[in-house]
Amino acid sequence: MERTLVILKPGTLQRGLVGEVISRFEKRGLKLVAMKMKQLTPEILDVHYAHLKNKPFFPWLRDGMMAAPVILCCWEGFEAVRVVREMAGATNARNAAPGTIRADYSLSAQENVVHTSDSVENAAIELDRFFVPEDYCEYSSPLNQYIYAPDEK
Ligand code: IDP
Ligand code: MG
Repeated sequence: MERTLVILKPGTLQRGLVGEVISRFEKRGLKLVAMKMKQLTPEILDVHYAHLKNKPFFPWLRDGMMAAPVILCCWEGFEAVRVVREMAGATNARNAAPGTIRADYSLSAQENVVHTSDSVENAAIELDRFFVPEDYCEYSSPLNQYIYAPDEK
């Protein structure tokens, strides 16, 4: 099983879309194993978006991510990193494929509803950035037999 980080961005909270977006991952069959609400800081965003630090839009991105609290979620499933990233769609929501979360709820390259980890390696790094081991909940998923076949992994 893979685990991946999803951040529901400040606009998602302010626009009242938290439930709808979480519902999409639930309905797909992904398992929610950790979740919390947090006001992000410049320090954590400098690290989280280090790959964009030299971009002209970086100050706006950082301000946008601090405009209100975010919802941090860890979703678990087979190939969860790729599955969740594909559900989010292209970074620029105006280029996102219809049916993806970004296409269905946004129109911006910056204000694009969700962050999703882009690789298994980065998912592990990002989850460690926002969660401690005690944040993860262990519980059984009685419907798993209806979500996966016995030989799937
Ligand atoms: P991703 O969120 O699809 O992984 P990244 O390239 O990692 O895309 O960029 C992180 C975030 O930075 C995006 O989700 C978006 O909010 C913002 N961003 C990326 N490119 C642009 C841009 O060209 N203009 C404005 N904001 C951008
Ligand atoms: Mg990214």
